[in-house]
Amino acid sequence: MSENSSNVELPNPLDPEETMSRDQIESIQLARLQETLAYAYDRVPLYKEKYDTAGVHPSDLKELPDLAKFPFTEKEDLRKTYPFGMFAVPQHEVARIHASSGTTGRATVVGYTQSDLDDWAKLGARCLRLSGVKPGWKVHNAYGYGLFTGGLGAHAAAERLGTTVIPMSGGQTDKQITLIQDFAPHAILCTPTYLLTIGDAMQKRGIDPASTSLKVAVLGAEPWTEEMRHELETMFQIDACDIYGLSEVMGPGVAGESNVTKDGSHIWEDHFRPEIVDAFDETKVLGDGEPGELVFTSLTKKALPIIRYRTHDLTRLLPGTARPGHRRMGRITGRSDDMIIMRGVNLFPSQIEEIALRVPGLSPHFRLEITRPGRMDQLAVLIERREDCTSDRADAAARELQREIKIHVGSSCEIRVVDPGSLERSSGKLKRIYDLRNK
Ligand code: DLL
Repeated sequence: MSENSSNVELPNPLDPEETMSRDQIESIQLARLQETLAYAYDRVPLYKEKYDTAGVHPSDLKELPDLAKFPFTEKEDLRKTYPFGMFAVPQHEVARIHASSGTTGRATVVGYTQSDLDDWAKLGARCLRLSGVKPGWKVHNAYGYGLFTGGLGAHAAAERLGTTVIPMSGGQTDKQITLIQDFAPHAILCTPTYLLTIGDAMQKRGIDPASTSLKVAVLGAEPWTEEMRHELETMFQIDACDIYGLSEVMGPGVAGESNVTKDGSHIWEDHFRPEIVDAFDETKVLGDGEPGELVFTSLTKKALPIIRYRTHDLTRLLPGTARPGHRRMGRITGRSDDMIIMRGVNLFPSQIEEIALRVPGLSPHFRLEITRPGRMDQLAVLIERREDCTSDRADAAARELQREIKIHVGSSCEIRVVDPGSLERSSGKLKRIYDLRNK
């Protein structure tokens, strides 16, 4: 293989839909919504039953805001109809199945026709291109392969863009490092916390992460903050961009971020209609800019049309910038089911990440433990000090972190600064919260 093949500028045209105006997109959305509602109603008994019970019919959707008349779909609906009860096509038309891990309850199963897989690859490729990944580049894919949508979803996206894909999958960090050094990829795809694990392990082996060939990282599958972006960009000397998605709606590639504007992920609104609803009263659909829970309706999916799916992800919708016709989503501040309520104060791990990374001497490696020693819940933040932080400085850093959390979040918590390398490392989606109340 010629060494300089990646220097050749290959054609990298945008999809025509990427440059559509807001009006054009909304008129596509209306037509596709009408089609999708009728399609789901005719083919999926659960939708028919729900809509009949609610007294609504697909023909009631005359304009986009009418969508609010239709009932929501919940993860529970997929569980109730496990495994294939919400599929809208016969099994022989399903080209692939994925499933979410199902840490709480049954796994949720999702399916794709060949045309769904084509759309998925196309939208994933749009995300990678928007993040600065170029055709002809080598792309190291460290999202997990298998039932999780991350590995195969990102793989198809990178192939569709015209890159050389290295299908490494997650885990085996030493091997990841060897391959990054030997194959010299230009881009890496993984979770933000796993990139941190890789960087950390490189430093332990005496390799400076900034010295690798990597230029771009496309990171998602878990919440992360601007502070984490800064940490990773400094560590690796790369552009770190967000990619968002969820299995029930498609997988990675529902939304992606520009490496130029770095201002949140653009949702591909020719394929998905997003809404934000009040997190405490889902009957209220909120306007752009207002924070709430993200809800999605698929506009083109055939195997598993999904209507008003409650993601439980908390964010807000913002006007498009790099792709003006498509709205952006703000950073996901957390999931409503990941919210810790500590004596009446709501708290998300991403708030701790944001604050901790601003305190000199503290690392991004932390976990939250909730206990109930007496009658009151207690929160402890276990956080590693950085290598160059002495234990005296660590004590001062702990006090600062405690003070900052009290000021910005309003909770009192115990801070335990631990030695570098003592907390479990991520190999994919990192678990931050340990609820030890019933242990
Ligand atoms: O995590 C799909 C994915 C894979 C996205 C690889 C990006 C990259 P699920 O396992 O179904 O699918 O988990 C979906 O993960 O509802 C969010 O809570 C969270 N999530 C995904 N992307 C982001 C992101 C994949 N960029 C759930 N920022 C979602 C914050 C994210 N949270």
